[in-house]
Order: sequence, then structure tokens, then C-alpha cells
Amino acid sequence: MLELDRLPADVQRPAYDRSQLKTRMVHIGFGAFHRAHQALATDKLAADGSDWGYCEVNLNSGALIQALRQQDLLYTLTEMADSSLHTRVIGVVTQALHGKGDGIDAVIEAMSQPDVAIVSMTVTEKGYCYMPSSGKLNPDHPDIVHDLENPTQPRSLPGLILAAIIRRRERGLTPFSVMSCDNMPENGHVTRNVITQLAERHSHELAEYIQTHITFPSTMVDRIVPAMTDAAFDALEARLGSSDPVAVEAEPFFQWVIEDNFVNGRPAWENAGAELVSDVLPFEEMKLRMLNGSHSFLAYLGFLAGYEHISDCMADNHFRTAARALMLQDQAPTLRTQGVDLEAYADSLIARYENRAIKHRTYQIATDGTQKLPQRLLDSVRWHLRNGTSCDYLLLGVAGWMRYVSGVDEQGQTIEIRDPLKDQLASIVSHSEDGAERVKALIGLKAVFGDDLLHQSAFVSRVTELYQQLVAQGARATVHALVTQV
Ligand code: NAI
Ligand code: CS2
Repeated sequence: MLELDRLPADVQRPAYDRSQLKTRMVHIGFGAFHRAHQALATDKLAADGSDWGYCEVNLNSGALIQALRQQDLLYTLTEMADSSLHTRVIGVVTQALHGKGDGIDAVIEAMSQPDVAIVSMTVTEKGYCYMPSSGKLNPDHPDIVHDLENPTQPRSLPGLILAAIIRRRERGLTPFSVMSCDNMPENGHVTRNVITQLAERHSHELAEYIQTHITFPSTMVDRIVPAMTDAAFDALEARLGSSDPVAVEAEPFFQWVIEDNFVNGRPAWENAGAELVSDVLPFEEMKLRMLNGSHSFLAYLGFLAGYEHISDCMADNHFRTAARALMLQDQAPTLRTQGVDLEAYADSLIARYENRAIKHRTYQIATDGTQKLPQRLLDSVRWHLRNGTSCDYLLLGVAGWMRYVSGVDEQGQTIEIRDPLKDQLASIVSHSEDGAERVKALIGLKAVFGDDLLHQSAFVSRVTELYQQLVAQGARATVHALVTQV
């Protein structure tokens, strides 16, 4: 448990009166990223007199919320560079709830307090219960089916937000803004879609109310925050002299671009390094394709090659060259970004990946591929297919995912696939012969590849070739061959 008075003197503590904070925001998804990003920005503002505080909510696991409560709602964030580290205590949490332990009604009630002006979330892409290929609500998602029958006892994020909107409206309270901080293109639009589509199933009038009264600002969020490991917790405890089960570690880099479209006020995040703009899409696309696209490429190919961390991939010249080429040759031409030096951006990403103090596992990034592939690789593939240009790095990323979800690594060991569609993936794998048949069967997964890509013969045949090369030669040789040939 974190004990403030035992911490070394160089650990920065909240330099403000925490009792002045009000619970003006409810955040769903108290994961590693939120703790190192939005909570940090809000903490910086509190030091300047802002009274915006957070009620933190986890819907699934209660352990972290329990631990946070036991240490007076405080936790540490350590920024890690190769040669320096800096720890601060974040004090901006005013309340913490767990959907299962405290009951979902307590969460809806917290969201229905008059002071609450913003509901934000980082629940991973799968938390939106949407079809990644279309951005629309998946009405067959088991949690959505449940929430339609039990609207006051929701299990899903869209169901929860809808329940709170209804309760506030019944009480005549001002509406809140709903801000997604997940890695999806137009994350505000996706959030608006899933909530209004769910509302539409209750009544058209409710959906209209949401369209008119609630805003869904989009955001581009960027900071590499790996999941903590036992070794990281041990090293931290040795340094702090006190354990902190809620601790998080992040790279020094921080970026947050926010669509300035709030219905009921917002913290002055621009004073904590955020950029408030009218259109986030060009920023989102650039980051999702260049950063996250290359991350997914490195995750699948790097994992297969036996590289545990992104920084290990960077120590292999061919992987580093391939990641940079994917960014600049295959992703950059697809972007609408204007006035950004994309070469300098690519170089800065490579430098961030080289940070060896950040132990970002390829296995972690490989999680939930079905939710990530469309926006990270496939949208750009479609751009190239339309333009008749080649994009072998993107296609190798797709083939790498297919080889990975086949479930056996290059040493013949089982890979534990983590993905909301893992049962479907396992069924495709077990019912298809390894090779062209499997590639075709995977492209038939409409939630990921849409209706179109199966009919693009150039796409199917090149992904098949690369997949077969991966099976025959392994990831290192295939990446090497591509880098030297293209
Ligand atoms: P994490 O695993 O630490 O936390 C995930 C959070 O999502 C947990 O609070 C969990 O309770 C919640 N969650 C998971 N599935 C859910 C569901 N079906 N419904 C409701 N809540 C659900 O992951 P982390 O690192 O916090 O990342 C979360 C998301 O934040 C990422 O998926 C990404 O979209 C975004 N992000 C993460 C970055 C990072 O480097 N970690 C950087 C930029 C964005
Ligand atoms: C990563 C991202 O886990 C993943 O899929 O690609 O979380 C990445 O670390 C962040 O988007 C960086 O901002």
C-alpha cells in the first residue's frame, strides 16, 4: 500500500488541497493509460487551482479500485526515459467505484450527480460493442442483447451511458459530454453511433434527444503506457520504499488533441499540454496509421521472431527499417494531414520505440487484433488498392496477424490468443488447411475485412504469398527479404 510519508523526497506530491476538488468527471476504464494520461493532465491543472476531479470506474475487475480506495485514492506515475525517471503522486481522484462490487446502479447514480459535466472512457476498442469494419453497433453482441432487455442494469459501456443519460433527463439535469479516449478513428462519432443506435431501439425520441443535447468530442491520444509487470512493481517498491499496486509507468512523451465541443464546460486542459482543435480526424489518422499501424506490424512479426519488447525489435536493423518504411512508404501517402513533417514524425516514433526503459511487450500490442486491424492497416490497404499502388509492408502486417492467430509460434508452442473474436478465429483455423485456404477463410471475417476485400484478388493473392513465406521461412527472414527487396 502506498504510504505518502515514507516516499523519498524527490517524489512529487499533490501541491494542492485535495478537499477543494469536486467530482465533475466520471471516467470509465481505470486502466494503465488513463492513469498516465488524462489523470496526469487534470492533476497538473489542480495544482493551478482547478476543481475538476474524477470518479474512477471499472466495470469488470474490482481489484484495482479496491487497492486505490485503500491508499486514499492516490497512486504514483513514473515517467521513464533511458537515462532518467521521475515519479509523482496523482491526487485528482475523488471517488472510485466498481461496477460489480458496488453495483451498476451506484455507477449510474454517480454519473447522475448535478456536478458531473463529462463522462470519459478508455475501455479498449472492444468496449464499444461495435463492428470494427463499419463503426456501427453490433446488435448481436451478448452485452447489448442483455442491455436491451435490462436497460436499468446495463453490462456494456453504451448501455451504461444510455442509462445515465436517461436518469439525468428524468431529473431535469444538464446533460454531460461523452469523450472517448480510445484508439479509434473518429472515436467521438463511434461513441455517438453506438449510443444513439442503442437508444433508437428504445425510442426514436430518445435517440433524437441525444443527437440534439449530448456532444461526443473526438480525441487523439498518444502516450506509450505498457502494462505493469511483477518486475516493474518490485523495482518501484525498492525505489519508493513502499509498494503501490495502482502504480503506472509511462514514456515521457505526451500528446492529446481534443475536439473542442463540450456541452457543459471542461477543464482548461490546454494549460496542461493538450491541443484543443475543431477537427481531430487528421491527427487521429496520422497517429493510428503511422504509430499504431507500425506497432501492430512489430507486434505480430516481432512476437513471431522471438522479440519480447518493441525496443528489442528496434535492435534488429531490418525490423527498424521495415517499421519506418511502413510509416513513410505505405501510410504517409494515405493521410490528409497538412503541414506536418511526416519524416520527422516517423523518426520521432522510432526514437520512442527505442526507449529501453519502457518494456512494451509485443504480446500486449498483439491483443485484440480483430478490433485494431481495420483502422491501423486495412483502411490504408483500401487506399492503395484504389490507387493501384503497392503496400507490401501493410500486407505483411496483415499476413503476420494471420500467422499469429493460427495459434502456434515458430517453435511449435501454443500462442494464447486474446481477442473478443477468439472463438471464431479458432474455428476458422481448425477448419481450414494452413495456407491459401486459411488466408481466404480469415479474410471472410466480415467484422474485420468488410464485404469488399475478399473480392480484391490482388489483395488476397499477395497476402497469401506473404503468409506462405512466413510459414516457410519465419518472420525474421521474411522481414529481411522485404526490406532488401522493396
Ligand atoms: P488496460 O488493460 O490497463 O485497461 C483497460 C481498461 O478497459 C480497464 O479499465 C478495463 O476494465 C476496461 N475494459 C476492458 N474491456 C472492457 C469492456 N468490454 N467494457 C468496459 N470496460 C472494459 O489498458 P490501457 O493501457 O489502459 O489501454 C486502454 C485503451 O486506452 C487502449 O485500448 C487504447 O484504446 C487506449 N490507449 C492506450 C495507450 C497505451 O499505451 N496503453 C495509449 C493510447 C491509447
Ligand atoms: C498500442 C497502443 O496496445 C496497442 O495496441 O499500439 O496502445 C499504443 O501504445 C498507444 O496508442 C500509444 O499512444
